[in-house]
Amino acid sequence: LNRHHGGVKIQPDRLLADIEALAAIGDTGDGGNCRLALTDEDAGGRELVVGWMRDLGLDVRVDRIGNVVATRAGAESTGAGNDAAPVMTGSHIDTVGTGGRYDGTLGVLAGLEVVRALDDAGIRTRRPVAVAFFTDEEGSRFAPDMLGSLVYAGGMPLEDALDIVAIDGAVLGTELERIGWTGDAAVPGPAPHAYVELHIEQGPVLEEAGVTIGAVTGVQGISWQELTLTGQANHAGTTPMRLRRDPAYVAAQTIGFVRRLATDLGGHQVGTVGRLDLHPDLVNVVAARATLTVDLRNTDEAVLAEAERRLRGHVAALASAEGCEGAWRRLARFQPVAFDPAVIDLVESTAERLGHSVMRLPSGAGHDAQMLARVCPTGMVFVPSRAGVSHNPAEFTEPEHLAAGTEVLAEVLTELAGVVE
Ligand code: HGY
Ligand code: MN
Ligand code: MN
Repeated sequence: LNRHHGGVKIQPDRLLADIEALAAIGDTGDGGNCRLALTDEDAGGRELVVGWMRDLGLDVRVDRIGNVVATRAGAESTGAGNDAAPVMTGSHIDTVGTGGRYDGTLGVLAGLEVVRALDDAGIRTRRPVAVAFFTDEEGSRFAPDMLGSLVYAGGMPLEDALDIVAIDGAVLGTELERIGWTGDAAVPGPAPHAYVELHIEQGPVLEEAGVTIGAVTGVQGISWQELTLTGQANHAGTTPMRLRRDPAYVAAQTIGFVRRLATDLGGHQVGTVGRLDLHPDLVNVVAARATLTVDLRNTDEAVLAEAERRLRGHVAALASAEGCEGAWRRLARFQPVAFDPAVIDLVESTAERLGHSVMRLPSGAGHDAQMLARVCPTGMVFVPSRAGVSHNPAEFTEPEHLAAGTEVLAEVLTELAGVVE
């Protein structure tokens, strides 16, 4: 039993069973999941998880962008019918196309396990405890990422979000309606008292350090851009090399530059070309058009801005040398976020008290927590990812690490919510 609150004891088997059950939805047959935001698979995941929320007697609210907040009542009410601001946890249940079964889902399902543990212990918390999942955290289909939590935190007007067009041409608001998850709760949503999210690290740091718990200090800056290069379609056989205006060639040089840019800048700088499309994409046609995405990230905003400047400058030179046009479209831009020092301290001290090794580290991945940090004291708990692999069906975290992270989350949430003896 945990000494601190006399009884919040999580049952890891329940959590593992929930992870297994959710992983059956959008199962890609290789141990992974594909539940791209607002697809039928995402809808299936939503149905399953909200069913569990209702089974736990939680008050479930769905907002205008499809965010779901399920609240366990607290003892304290401020009268006038509304409760004190809740202590919130949660994450996302949408996945990338080659997702694993822990990214996002762990934070939501661990939140439900904390609710069960509070119920099992008959604990009444002073503040309500809320478990949320946010719409379109991944941003793979509808950019930017963390879209639902961004709207929840007031970072993007609802109308703008509903008009976002997916990489497959779907319109966000239309898809939300189609799957029947347009709720009536207002956005921006009410600011929680505090927000703490449990998530797999998705990188190699904790495993290489042999540490179980990450007390996350913040989230690095994110820059997503789409580059459209326009040249001249031509005959692959008859067009002399000196007459070509080949956007595929410019795209290839750009990809090489992104790699050199990241290694030259060093530190936390990373750069990724994840999408690449040629038109007409035929063996005997010099491409008319090349479209690619560039994902740049860094914990240091000044360096990230410098990376963006160098990229645009270099691509302009490459394109003009090849007689091509280059056009940029911004898909996402978030500055680095620092989490609340008191929450980071609480995560660290709680992990230590529970006998887990713990270290501080920044998050390389974006998370809903970076948006909640705009409206309330926020922090995150990380657990290790095997070989640092994620956004890949091979994504894996040891059951004892899942349990340790959930135990830390339970203690932190209970501490923040306060226990009514
Ligand atoms: O892109 C990210 O960092 C997150 O997976 N949405
Ligand atoms: Mn995630
Ligand atoms: Mn992810």
